[in-house]
Amino acid sequence: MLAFANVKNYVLMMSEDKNICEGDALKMTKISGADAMFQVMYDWDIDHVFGFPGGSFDSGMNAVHNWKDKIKFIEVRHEEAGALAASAEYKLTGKLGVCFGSAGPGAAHLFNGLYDAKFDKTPMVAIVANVPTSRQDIDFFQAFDEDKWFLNASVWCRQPKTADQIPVIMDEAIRQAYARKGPAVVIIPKDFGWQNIDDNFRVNYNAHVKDNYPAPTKTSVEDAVKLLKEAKNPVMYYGLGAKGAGDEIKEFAEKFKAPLLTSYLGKGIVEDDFPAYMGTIGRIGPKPAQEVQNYTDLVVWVGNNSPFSILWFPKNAKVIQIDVDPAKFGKRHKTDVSMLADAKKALRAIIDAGEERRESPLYKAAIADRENWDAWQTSFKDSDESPVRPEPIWDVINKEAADNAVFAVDVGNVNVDHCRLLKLHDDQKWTTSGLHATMGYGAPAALTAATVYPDREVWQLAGDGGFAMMNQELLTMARYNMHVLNIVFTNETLGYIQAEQEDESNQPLSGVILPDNDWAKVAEGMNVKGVTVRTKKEFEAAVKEWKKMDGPMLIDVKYTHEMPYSTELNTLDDPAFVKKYQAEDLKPFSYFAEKYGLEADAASGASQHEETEPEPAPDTVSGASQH
Ligand SMILES: Cc1ncc(C[n+]2csc(CCOP(=O)(O)OP(=O)(O)O)c2C)c(N)n1
Ligand SMILES: [Mg+2]
Repeated sequence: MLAFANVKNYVLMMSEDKNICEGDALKMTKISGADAMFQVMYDWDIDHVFGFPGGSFDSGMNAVHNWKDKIKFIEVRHEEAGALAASAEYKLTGKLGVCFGSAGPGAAHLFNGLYDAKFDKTPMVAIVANVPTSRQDIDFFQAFDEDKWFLNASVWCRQPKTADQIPVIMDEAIRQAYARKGPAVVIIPKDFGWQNIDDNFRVNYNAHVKDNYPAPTKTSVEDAVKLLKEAKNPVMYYGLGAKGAGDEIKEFAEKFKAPLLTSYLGKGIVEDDFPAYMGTIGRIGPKPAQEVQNYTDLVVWVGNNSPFSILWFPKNAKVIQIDVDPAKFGKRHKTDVSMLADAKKALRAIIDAGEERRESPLYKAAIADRENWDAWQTSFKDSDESPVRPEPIWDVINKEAADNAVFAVDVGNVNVDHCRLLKLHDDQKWTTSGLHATMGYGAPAALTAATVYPDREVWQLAGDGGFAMMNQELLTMARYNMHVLNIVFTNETLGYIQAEQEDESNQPLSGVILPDNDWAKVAEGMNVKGVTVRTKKEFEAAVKEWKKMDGPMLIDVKYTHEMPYSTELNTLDDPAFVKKYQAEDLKPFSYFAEKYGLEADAASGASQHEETEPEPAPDTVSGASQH
């Protein structure tokens, strides 16, 4: 305990910012450290928390009980689920999520969610219990050096020095998470949580400001407009940093006739049906995006830090880069104009200052290439191949999902199908584990979506491998009667890795084949309605049933074992490749390039990629497939 004089000094110190009078120290009511932490959360407008109890967190569970009318406790079945759920929260809503775990194993289970948040620049707070201070550092039960371990997994990590510090540290954690765009960790020793402290801390919530990034400088706009005017075949390449700038992106594409390319996390910023949208570049994306990037001479690079982008675009293409982080300029490609500015403001300034352009050869070829690709994908939508192909299933999802549905997407080939086949529109939202790309993200993210958007449809989309990692969260969905539709794509393989082993590293299949499993039965065992489907018709009927009912359901789709079209190989001049993917109606990009007079040298930079591609050795450097 602090000596009284210290308490007084502390209160005086706080009073400068917190409107606390010196006299208040004398008549201060008491509150437990754990309750004070919940008071801070409540003051920050946090109305739910994901977690799982343990003896080291008894004081926290006592506070959970005390605050149950104000802060809902969602008891997950695995701490990792809680951490991933907290990470998913900011991604979906822009407001940070909170999770907790007890000391030792409960703490260790949080790491995956913390790294997910750290990689995807996602504010969240994890409360981690610790053994009592007197038991730390002496080889005690369930004790590890949490402060050291969580330092790397977070953007800010502190264990209060005294119990009195708990509310200040909690408040600071929330501030730091928002400011540093990542997970903050607060470590609470068991004794501190129980200790009574003065109830003298209140959050200055109203002082919190939303991000407000600068407008671009006049010179940078002039330089950008000049490059845009000189370019032959400009494109835009944007990522998550362009979120909220969808209208400007579309206006830009229309005025300057720029095909739109994205990183995966950029999907949905502009609706998928926008004609100039070519999709995500790379292994998971559609064919047009992968092809178009090869032919540009100017990239307008907006809020995009995809690590794989070092592999794309001609090396001699010029780049206008728009970002709010100075560390990003020129990081993935040589940059000619750096615009340290808000994406929306920068694009608006360029649109207003620039002259309208005529359609470039690349623009015409891109639009035609996309139409050809769309028609090819659509041609399978009523296929009765067995096991069922992706197109019929995703056709139903597109038709049945509400205009404000939320999609919680796991990791694997589901990203490929989601990226290529889901037509996002209106107020639909989606989330996945982006740069950390952890399997098992779908179920926890669905918990979050159902919690923060109780009136929306929540669709979890997961492969059989990914779902197996977090399937226990069906119990949580059942317990809180969440209206989640869990779709498991059972292809009896870790498909994404199978595809890599087959067409990238050319090795024998190793460790990827999964046994078939009756997921519907598993769901039923967890009090969730379970249905197995094998055809489009059965799938449609099951989806319609869920839409009418309350609570969760699981549909086990016995899915094709074939791997998706390889946009990386994309060798349409090879009859075996064409046959494998039934791609007789697909045209190579060169067909459209020639048709619209795209100069052959437009792709000159593309050939420079070949130097770095050792053949036929496995691709161990690009990492493009490590999703
Ligand atoms: C936790 C974790 N372990 C391993 C990986 C590597 N990995 C990425 S995708 C994938 C396969 C996913 O299989 P499944 O969920 O069945 O989906 P499919 O690709 O078959 O559709 C694996 C093993 C990962 N991303 N995350
Ligand atoms: Mg699978």
